[in-house]
Amino acid sequence: MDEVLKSIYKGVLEGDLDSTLENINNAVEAGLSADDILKNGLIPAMAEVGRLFEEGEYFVPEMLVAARAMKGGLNILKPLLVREEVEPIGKVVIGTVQGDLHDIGKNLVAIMMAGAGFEIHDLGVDVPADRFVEKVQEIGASLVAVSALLTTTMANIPTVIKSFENAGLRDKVKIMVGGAPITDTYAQSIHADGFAPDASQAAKLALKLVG
Ligand code: B1M
Repeated sequence: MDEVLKSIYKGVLEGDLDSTLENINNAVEAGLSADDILKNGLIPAMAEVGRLFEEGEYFVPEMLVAARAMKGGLNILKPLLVREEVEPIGKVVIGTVQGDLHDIGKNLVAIMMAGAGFEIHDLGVDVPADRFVEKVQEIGASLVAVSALLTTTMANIPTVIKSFENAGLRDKVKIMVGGAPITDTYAQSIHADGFAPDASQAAKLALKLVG
């Protein structure tokens, strides 16, 4: 691994925001692509944070500072991943399901979808099912993207789908789902329109569903 990528990895693992930002800026200046920095620096670091948490070596505070460093890094990379489009392909309402506070993966999905030309309406985290419906009604979105990172909160996704059915909107929107515990089989079982395992495939799926 490139030295600068190792430093970015270490910065996130240690929750060191300043060094992470400095090293990402250095990497960009040295000509590394945003994709390379993401896939070979930031994302593996978060995976290792998760492993250390599982092993009982990291606790919530360590996860929080690592997340802060990763989010700072994503802010630098965002303009490099998003290309400006004059006419958006479609409107997407995205959010993390109710009860769930994880937003890094969801933010990355939003960035990649924006990069693919979609207009993104991000509802943030811990989003009640009805809020997704209200936003779709308000802006006329054709795609809803729901993220869940916990095995407990993935069970709230069917409630989102049910809310669209109750509002008579289920055939007007496509609903795609994703997040670490979600599988294609699960997505099919809850009658979602699609599942993507990562952010770049999420953008491709969005294009396939409504592009
Ligand atoms: Co949490 N956490 N966390 N956490 N956390 C996990 C998810 C966990 C797997 C860690 C572990 O045990 N190894 C575990 C879940 C276990 C389970 O349910 N099976 C866990 C736990 C237990 C918890 C708490 C319960 C801990 C506690 O309080 N005791 C608590 C719950 C809080 C809550 O939500 N109610 C909690 C809290 C937190 C923090 C707040 C400290 C922090 C989040 C900060 C933030 O997001 N702003 C945090 C973090 C950082 C993690 C880990 C370490 C990293 C998550 C992350 O950002 N990954 C995570 C361990 C892990 O994932 N290995 C963990 C990087 C990100 C780029 O990947 O989010 O997977 P990911 O997104 C990917 C794909 O999943 C996909 O694309 C993304 C990019 O390629 N994707 C989609 C995501 N959404 C998508 C939507 C799509 C398509 C694809 O379409 C719509």
